[in-house]
Amino acid sequence: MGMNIAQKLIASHLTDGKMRVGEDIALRIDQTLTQDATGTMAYLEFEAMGVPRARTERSVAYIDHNTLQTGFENADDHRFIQSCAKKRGIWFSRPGNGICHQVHLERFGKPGKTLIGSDSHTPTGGGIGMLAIGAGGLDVAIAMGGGAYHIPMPKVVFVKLIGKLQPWVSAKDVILEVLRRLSVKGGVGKIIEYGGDGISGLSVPERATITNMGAELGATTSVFPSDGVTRAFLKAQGRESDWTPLAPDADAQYDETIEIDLTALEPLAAMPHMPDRVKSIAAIGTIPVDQVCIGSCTNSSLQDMLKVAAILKGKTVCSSVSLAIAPGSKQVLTMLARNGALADMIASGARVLESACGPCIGMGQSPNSGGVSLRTFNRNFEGRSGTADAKIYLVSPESAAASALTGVLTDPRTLGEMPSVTIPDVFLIDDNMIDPPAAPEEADAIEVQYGPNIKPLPVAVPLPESLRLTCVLKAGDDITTDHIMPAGAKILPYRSNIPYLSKFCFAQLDADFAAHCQAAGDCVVVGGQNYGQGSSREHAALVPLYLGVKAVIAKSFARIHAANLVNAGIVPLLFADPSDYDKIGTGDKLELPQLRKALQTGGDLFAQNAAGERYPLTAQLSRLQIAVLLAGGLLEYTKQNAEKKAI
Ligand code: MIC
Ligand code: SF4
Repeated sequence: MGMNIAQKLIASHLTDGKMRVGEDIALRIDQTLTQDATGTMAYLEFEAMGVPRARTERSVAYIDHNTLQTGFENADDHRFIQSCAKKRGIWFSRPGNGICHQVHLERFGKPGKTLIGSDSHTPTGGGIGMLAIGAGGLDVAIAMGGGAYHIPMPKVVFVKLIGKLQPWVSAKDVILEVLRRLSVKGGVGKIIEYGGDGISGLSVPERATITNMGAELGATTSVFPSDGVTRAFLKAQGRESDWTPLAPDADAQYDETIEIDLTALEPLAAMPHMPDRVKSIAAIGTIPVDQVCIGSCTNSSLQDMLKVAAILKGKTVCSSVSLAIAPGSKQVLTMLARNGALADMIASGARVLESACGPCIGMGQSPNSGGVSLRTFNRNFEGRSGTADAKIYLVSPESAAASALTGVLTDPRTLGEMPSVTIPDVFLIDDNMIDPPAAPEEADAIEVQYGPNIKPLPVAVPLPESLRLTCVLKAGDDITTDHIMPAGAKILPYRSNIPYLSKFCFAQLDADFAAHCQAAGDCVVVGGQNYGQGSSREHAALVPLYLGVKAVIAKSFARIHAANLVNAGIVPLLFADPSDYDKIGTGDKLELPQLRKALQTGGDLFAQNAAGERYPLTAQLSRLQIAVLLAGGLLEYTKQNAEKKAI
């Protein structure tokens, strides 16, 4: 039987396990990436592992999230990452060089390779035919050390694109349509593979917009073939020799198939506060807009920016709107500057920001109270913008630029003919902001610089026989990592300072969460469906660990977060009967008797309250994950195993 692209990528990197849906598989990892908000932790973990130098084909450390330097913390963290990268054989993309996913696509992504990144939008690399997966920092550290990356073998969904996008409709509308159909839970345990005649009309950056937002489906990753379009992109980047073809076999099988007619798509928007609350802009109507932000790893390519500049050219941004634009990389920004498009943006009144994540992660540009902000980003979770009551809509660059001019949510098709833009055949190549690592013989002399903001990692302990826990929070459905461990300008600088971060844990749901945990001792969080969706930040596990959370019981989990809980030594458990969720209250004492033994032997798992009422539980854990939990987390497990091997 023939293979699809996802299976081919997995088969060529499989180091252990069978490619049977749901079974644990181990993958050899060719490339890794980190960004600075998760990178400090990933490199602290790498340092703790004691591996002298990265063993991957290419590992890159990017600085793009924490670029607001309102105190010493962010700059200190940059120094730490820079010095560690130089010493440990890792390439370093300096602040100002751009957003990790955009730069990686331009300069390092290679069809046919595997990439894991400590950022949930790492699947952007699927646009160039990579198996690119978001993971926790510790998983990335282990891959840098030459270890395999483990996932359950996903199902593969085929999204067949037919037809051709109409003027003013673009890649963002395609992925919003997929989100509308599948929802933020629809991709869990799946790889989304794109194909069909319609893909030939989509450039690599457009494909990358689609694979990027596959993260919002909860998918393991998304992938496009590597074809002539991919080759042309790599050629324009001066890297044609990195191209290899990648296509499904003619008789490839898929677990599900969806068809989308590109010709029939309209401009869409995801309404507050979930990326899957999608409607057509025409149906939502002309609501007044206060702010428009264009950029982020989803929509900041040269193609997107040239379209925006052409729409704004010769016009003025509506006086009630603040328009912010962050081009995705130094390459994009320099090319815009050279061809005059940047001048068109500035002349229209746009506020041009540096090439970084910026407003997408709440680092500046928080909207006014109750304000409506249209963003070309990928997440519109409540409060993420930094303004608790702001209403964020996710739209395409075309819809964003059109609305910035009119001051109301606008279907761009109402502006008449779409201005045409020409994408150059050759891009400007200058990697002067990417520092290579030191040669191995020079590495010893380099000292890793730890600023005062870098605090030790919290340590887990081996799982005891039984757990006696207090329920400190009932969290509800669709809890995001932004709820568990918020980001934003005030908090992000402390990503390497878990004790300080702990004050903000779950603050949106319970302002005194940290104090409640401290008073309770060992505790458990109870969640609904899709617990932990969103970011790959392992802080959403490490901070609860620091606060004494030993287990999370939920109706279902998002993949990366569940893996991060295991890595941190916190047990993720599922209600066998979801209605038991309603029977537990905050403050309840829950005992998980003989949990250790039950995990080891596959025995009955249950929680029992003080009145003796039992709630049967299940665990979706691989053998390796169980071993990791018993050891007290992945770092501990890795150390113990390294010691065993050394004996
Ligand atoms: C995000 O978009 O939420 C982030 C910030 O890029 C995160 C990583 C982080 O929390 O540092 C992600 O998506 O993984
Ligand atoms: Fe940065 Fe936003 Fe992309 Fe996360 S989603 S990597 S914060 S641009």
